[in-house]
Amino acid sequence: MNIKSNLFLGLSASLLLFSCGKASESADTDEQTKQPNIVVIYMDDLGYGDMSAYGATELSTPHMDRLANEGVRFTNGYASSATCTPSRYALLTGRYPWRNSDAKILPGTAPLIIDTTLMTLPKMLKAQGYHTGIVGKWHLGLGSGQVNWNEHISPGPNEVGFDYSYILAATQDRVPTVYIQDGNVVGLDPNDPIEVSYSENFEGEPTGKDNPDMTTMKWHHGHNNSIVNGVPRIGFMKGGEAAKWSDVDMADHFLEKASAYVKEHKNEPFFLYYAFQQPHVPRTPHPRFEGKSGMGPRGDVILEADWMIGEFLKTLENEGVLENTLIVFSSDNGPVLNDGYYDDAVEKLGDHTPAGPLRGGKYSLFEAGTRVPFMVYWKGKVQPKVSDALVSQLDLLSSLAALTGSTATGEDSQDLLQTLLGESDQGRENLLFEATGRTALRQGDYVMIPPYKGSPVIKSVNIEIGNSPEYQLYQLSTDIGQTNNLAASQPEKLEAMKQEYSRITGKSLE
Ligand code: NG6
Ligand code: CA
Repeated sequence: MNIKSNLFLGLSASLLLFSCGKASESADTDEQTKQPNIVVIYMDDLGYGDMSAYGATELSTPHMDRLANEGVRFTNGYASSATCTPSRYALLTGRYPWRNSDAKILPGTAPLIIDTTLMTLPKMLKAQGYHTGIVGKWHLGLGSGQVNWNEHISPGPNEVGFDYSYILAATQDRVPTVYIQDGNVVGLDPNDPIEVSYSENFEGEPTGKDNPDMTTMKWHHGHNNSIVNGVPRIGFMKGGEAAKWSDVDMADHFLEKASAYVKEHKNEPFFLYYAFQQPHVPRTPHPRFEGKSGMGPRGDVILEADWMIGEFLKTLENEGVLENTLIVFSSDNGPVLNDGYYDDAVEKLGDHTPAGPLRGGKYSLFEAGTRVPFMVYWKGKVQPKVSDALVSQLDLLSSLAALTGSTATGEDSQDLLQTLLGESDQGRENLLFEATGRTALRQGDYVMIPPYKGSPVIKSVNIEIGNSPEYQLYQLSTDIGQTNNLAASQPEKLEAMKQEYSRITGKSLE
């Protein structure tokens, strides 16, 4: 009996796969003893409503949709946070980011925030015999402070479980604007060393603030320091001319690295964390995608990313590993239009709704901050399904451990393997959301947001972030847009959720 027919018989997938894992009996066939490859495709700022499979009508994303429509598509799948660094921390460690006070949007010079003794997704898989790689955005810090970019940079991805890393350090809008392979800046000329600072400019270097005529993309807020490729960035950088990336070629470049990784490791079980930079700012589509969406660069880079996914799937197919590769697709936080550059994202939006029916966006404790596209695709093994189960990216560590026969867990990671594979509808009972240092609780169908001081809207990005002097309580099944605050009308429910919040966070509420 092969794996497929077992699954069709409806047997427990995890038990089955466990028996096909390392501990399998020698009578098993080669096919059965092979661990599945695992790929995590992680978008940057892609919203719940940005894909056609999640309801977008103004954009067509056929390749992402393939993963959604031929896999398990979650309607209640969450990033742990409404910004990048904390979500990535949670994804890799299975630990709530609010447990680590350093897990907040990091400058490009920040030290590594993952304790190298902590269990991580790649470490766990490495112990199960996987070759592990990351291609794309990192944003979890590098080194232990005062990085010298001209020497080997460590600790970084390779010290928390990745055998291979090809990354951009922080974000596309932050310096240093160079690729780093296994701790070394790619293409660096030793006679032109790189210097980076987030506090002051280097003498004689132009900036977006003082030299706007040298920019081809205009800054709206922030983003007025060093200019690279005409784009003013966050942070100051000097030198490293030959090593600087080309923004318009970045997506092709990462695709090339991701595909090469698959080709090189197709004969061993591999884990690839393919972390896209789209549609985060600066949105710099390759010229062949320019104008394709009619929605300006934000739409264009979503189409570009979708195309990249199609090409990447082709590589898996051509190399003969698609059927033995489990793919998880998600995004690190919700959508934002103007995130610091004038790039027509607002002006050309038309009828597109990046957050779908959800309230808020990136930076928000409302649903659009953390509820994101979340799919599990495994050709021939996972049956197409739409699942309403509550799942978090936190759960990947423990669930994929169960899949591959490991007993490793993450502190806040639940084994939801059956649910991720579409075999069960049982999700989490509760989940804490984090947004710019604030937290809210989802329990069952309800969300409770404690009172937070500060403006309810971040004006520069025009997003409601969930601050209110009052408690907020919403029932999502009847009010997905979070317009009807039930805190006053359901005091018992509110009280129960306050207690649950305190139990999980250790923080008491007034
Ligand atoms: C913010 C940046 C924003 C983006 C974000 C990180 C400003 C004014 N805004 O501080 O443009 O870079 O950080 O985004 O600088 S994330 O998706 O990586 O969390
Ligand atoms: Ca992000």
